Amino acid sequence: MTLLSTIKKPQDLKQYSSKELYYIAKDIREKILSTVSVNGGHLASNLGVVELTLAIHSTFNSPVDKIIWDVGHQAYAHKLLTGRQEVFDTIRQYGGISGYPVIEENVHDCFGAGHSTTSLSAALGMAIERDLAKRNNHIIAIIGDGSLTGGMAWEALNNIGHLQKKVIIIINDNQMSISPNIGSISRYLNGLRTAPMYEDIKRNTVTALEKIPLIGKGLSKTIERLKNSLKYFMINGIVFEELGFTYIGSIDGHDIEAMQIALQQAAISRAPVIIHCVTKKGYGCDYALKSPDVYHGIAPFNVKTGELLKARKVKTFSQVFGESLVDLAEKDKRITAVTAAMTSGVGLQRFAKVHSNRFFDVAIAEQHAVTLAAGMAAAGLKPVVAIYSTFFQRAFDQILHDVALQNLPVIFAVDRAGLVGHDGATHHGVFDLSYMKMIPGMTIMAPCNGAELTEMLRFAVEQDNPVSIRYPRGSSEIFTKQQNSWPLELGKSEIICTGREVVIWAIGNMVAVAYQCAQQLQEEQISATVVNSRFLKPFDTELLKKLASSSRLIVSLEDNVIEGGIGETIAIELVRNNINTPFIPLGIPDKFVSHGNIGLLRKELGLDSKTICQQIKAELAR
Ligand SMILES: Cc1ncc(C[n+]2csc(CCOP(=O)(O)OP(=O)(O)O)c2C)c(N)n1
Repeated sequence: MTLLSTIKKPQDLKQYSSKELYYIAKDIREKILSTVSVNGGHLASNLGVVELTLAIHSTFNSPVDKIIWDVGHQAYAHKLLTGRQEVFDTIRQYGGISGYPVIEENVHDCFGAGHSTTSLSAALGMAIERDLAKRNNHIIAIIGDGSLTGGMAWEALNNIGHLQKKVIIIINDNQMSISPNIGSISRYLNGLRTAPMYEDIKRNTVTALEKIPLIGKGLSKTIERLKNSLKYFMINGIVFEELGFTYIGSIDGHDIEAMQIALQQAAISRAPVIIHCVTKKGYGCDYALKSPDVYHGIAPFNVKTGELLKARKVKTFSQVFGESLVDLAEKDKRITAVTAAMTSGVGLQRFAKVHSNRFFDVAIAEQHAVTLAAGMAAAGLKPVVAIYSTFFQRAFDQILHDVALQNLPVIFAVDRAGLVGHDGATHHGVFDLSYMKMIPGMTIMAPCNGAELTEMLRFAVEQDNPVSIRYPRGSSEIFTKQQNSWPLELGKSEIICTGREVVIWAIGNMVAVAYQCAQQLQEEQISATVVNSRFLKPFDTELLKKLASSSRLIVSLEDNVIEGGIGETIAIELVRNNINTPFIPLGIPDKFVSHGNIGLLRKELGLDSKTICQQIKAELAR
């Protein structure tokens, strides 16, 4: 029996000394390693916050006190301490617990996340409610130095500092975003961490803090007496102090006792507090510590060596994108590449090296990335902004107001479009066709394989208007049966195979599924035409009209929500052109899709070839 197994709820931690908490830390690390090595998931970030999580839960009283994790990818220890040990091995699996905090999953997950830089605003919202209700519970937000580069964090700091609402903000500074953190905020934190007087200040103040008997009433005089020593801290965190916060730091986030003392001090402060704690991503595991970027989010691996269990053989869409852009930028010196803290995720590592003066990683700042690109385009450059579909959602107004309204030739490389699998609802990229399509002047494309992505990029660079190209996670060789190939023509779709009874009009990675359906139907003497839509906008209405008039059924297939996607587009075109051929729109229904293996999710949604064929046959039989 491990000590960890005695913890059924966070309050159970209070019976243990800080020395014993280190044994629990060891148990937690083992559990995280053994589980993530099988399920895949976020490793390095979680290993880095084990002691910090223990310090928080042993000091505060969740769920009365609210603990908010920014991004939420680092909440595994939190899950293990809040009643989820028994189901922890189901994490990120279909039907299992989520890899992120989810309000409906557990009472200790007081605010869900997956996208970065939301915790401080949410914390302030909760603090406002608490004060209106005249309660005195604590609200604690934990935000990484990477997430602190997001604009929303500074909007919230501005607001919290102004309202002077009591919120405890823990900056978990590990000098890393997914890759090493960048930017002047990171430089500032680095300065604080390495301030020359830091060790002395810490020692003096910790000695003073140790004299505090208990948290509670009657301590305000003690605090007053401590003010002088705290001033030293404040001098270090002058920017935060000027914003209206008490700054405590920097503290070693792996030192449970030091963190507990800092948290107790924060608890009795009247002002909002920032605790700056320093941790190491991957702490306690050699390979993760050595390459925290590689082990940030990782597929199943050998727990002893850290080696991936399945080596990737084929190129991903992201790799094809990155390589194609390097080549295009060789010829066209106007091309720049912009990413928001996802250089490697979107495949731009080589571009960053080869065309370093035209590569811009702006940190977790999707809105800024888009308007930065708008500025570049207005000045004559050809920016390509590569961001995951789900994170582009952040920049909707920038895409609309700063780019499209001015008809600027910015290329949006929309990576991880469609279902992404184990990261779940916060990360599925199933809305971009809809939010891009409603924007006037936007050209929208989706390749069915890597070769087509290369062509689409080349085509996009030649356009004088905003262009969005969406492509999925994973292999770029999902479909190899293209017929008439190139060149691309604006707004023209491609016929993959022809049949008499049914037209399956698919877009992007669903072309592969449509083709599978056609083959399966063929076995039952039902012949199908498969269309690779290529463009959603402009849409190939002429081809639709032609095919609709000679077939019994039209089916659209997309891994975007049907609302606003290709299904809705076809429905409108059919109505506009007075065509009454029966039509079935297939895609993501009007709900948030959970996490798990993509094959299982597709089955659940009726988007696997077997279920699609059954629907087609049922409709044709009517
Ligand atoms: C809006 C948004 N953009 C990008 C991401 C992808 N992402 C997930 S974690 C992460 C790095 C976060 O760094 P930090 O907050 O310092 O946490 P750490 O992993 O270092 O603990 C990024 C960029 C995201 N989750 N949300």
